[in-house]
Amino acid sequence: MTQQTLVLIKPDGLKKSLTGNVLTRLSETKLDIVAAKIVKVSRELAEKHYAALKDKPFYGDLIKYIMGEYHKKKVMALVYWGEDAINNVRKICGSTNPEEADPVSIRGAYGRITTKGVYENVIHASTNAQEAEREIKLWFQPDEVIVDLYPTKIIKEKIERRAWA
Ligand code: IDP
Ligand code: MG
Repeated sequence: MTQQTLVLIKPDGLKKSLTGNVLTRLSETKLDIVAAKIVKVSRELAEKHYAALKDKPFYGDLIKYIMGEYHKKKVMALVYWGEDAINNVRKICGSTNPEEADPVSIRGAYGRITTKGVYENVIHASTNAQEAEREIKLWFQPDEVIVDLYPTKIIKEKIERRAWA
């Protein structure tokens, strides 16, 4: 089944100059990258992204981690598209806990657990189609993705925006 999945190279991945390595590993999947950008993650975006985890003891640190407070204040967000995209990407990422992850997976090779107990595991990947849809819509606008993934609508709005001077 053709699917799409959200991938984030987290702030530890960017700080450790792992972008190239991670993208190379992901290219093994033969999936297509259909959207990509560098994002400075706001608290609002971080909290929406990890809304399901808000009762976990590590939630506060997780929000700080994804906002880049421990590393660099940026994340690389991508959408991968193709056959069985969700599981293919998750397989290369490895388990959530970097110490338990297969050593040749991205998380097993590059992740660590901090002394505070945060799993700094370099990469995020959606877990299922429903989560992928929620997350892609959170991180990307329709025009930022080069294929039509979900239905869209045209809205007319008068907004002030920053433009090149
Ligand atoms: P996933 O990223 O493999 O889907 P989730 O359970 O959705 O795992 O957790 C989101 C992120 O929260 C993880 O990638 C990891 O950075 C962090 N995390 C998850 N569980 C723990 C934990 O038990 N301790 C510390 N950090 C955790
Ligand atoms: Mg998850």
